[in-house]
Amino acid sequence: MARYRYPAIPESEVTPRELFAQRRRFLKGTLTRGAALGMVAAAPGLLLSPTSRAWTETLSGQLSGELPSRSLAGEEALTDRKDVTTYNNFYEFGTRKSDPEVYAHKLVTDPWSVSIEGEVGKPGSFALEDILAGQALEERIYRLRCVEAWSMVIPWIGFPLAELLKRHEPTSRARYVVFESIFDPDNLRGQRRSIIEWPYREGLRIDEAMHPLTLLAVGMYGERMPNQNGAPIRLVVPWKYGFKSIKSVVSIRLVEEMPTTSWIDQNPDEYGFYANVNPAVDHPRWSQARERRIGESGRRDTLMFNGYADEVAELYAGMDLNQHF
Ligand SMILES: Nc1nc2c(c(=O)[nH]1)N[C@H]1C(S)=C(S)[C@@H](COP(=O)(O)O)O[C@H]1N2
Ligand SMILES: [Mo]
Repeated sequence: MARYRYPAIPESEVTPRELFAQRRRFLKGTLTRGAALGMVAAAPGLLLSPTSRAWTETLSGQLSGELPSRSLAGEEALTDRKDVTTYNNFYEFGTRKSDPEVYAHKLVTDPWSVSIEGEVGKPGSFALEDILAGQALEERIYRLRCVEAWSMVIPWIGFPLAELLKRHEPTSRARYVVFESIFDPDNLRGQRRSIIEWPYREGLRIDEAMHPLTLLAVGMYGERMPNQNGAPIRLVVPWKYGFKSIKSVVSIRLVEEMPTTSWIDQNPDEYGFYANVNPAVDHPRWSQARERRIGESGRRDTLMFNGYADEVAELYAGMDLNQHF
């Protein structure tokens, strides 16, 4: 049987790795992205309906301009884009790492809206293009560390979650943020089985959600987000285990009480609310002290808060991280 492979963007249209690396060097020299990116950004639009073309154009308009780019993973090499789009955790498509790439074309991202509800002065449901309008996108290179002890280094494109939350005016009672992914069992084959309690739900404390490192990502590797990586909009919280970085978000709710999450409901002994990357606190079934960087042989030491301790350690001052894992 022929396997359908997402992305619908043929590999031939995707910026080759060398070109991408070269472009990054240009960017460091403050030049604009130029022809190489213009070429790839134009291609996906052809495959899309008018609505998604509108937001894709918003996105590619920004992408083809001067996109501020920052590496928050030091000089570590980027993980090969091929690995990042073929080795995924996205249980809505099944539990195998290869499932998302095979089945993610079933994810309907057009039209897409996100509701912002609960303890906010300005609640509502907003089309993705309205959310993107007025947000300055940036490229940030972050490590992603899975609880399964592998990691990747990914150039995400997005904007701080704080920017969106501020626009909707959190009330003084907003102490936590609850996120929900799309629920569509007709198209998401994994949701026809009770792998976890659907829809996928995650949560952050409000100060974590407002932290400048917390990103809503709409693209990676200079292009819009591939379906298997959580199109059209996903969270990226670089100092936490990957499962906190919820994909294909449709709802953001500000609440007063600490929420539960799909993973806590599934197994409270293995998954805590905080899920901060911490080499000193093991998963009950395996060590978290070391990790396998995808694309490398051997293992490397896992860094406290995934290497972002300088930025985020103060959020947890005085907390017992063995208890609040
Ligand atoms: N909706 C949803 N979001 C999700 C998941 C999922 O199964 N469903 N898996 C999480 C896990 S465990 C990881 S490690 C990351 C993987 O992101 P990536 O596939 O883009 O690398 O997505 C997270 N977000
Ligand atoms: Mo993960």
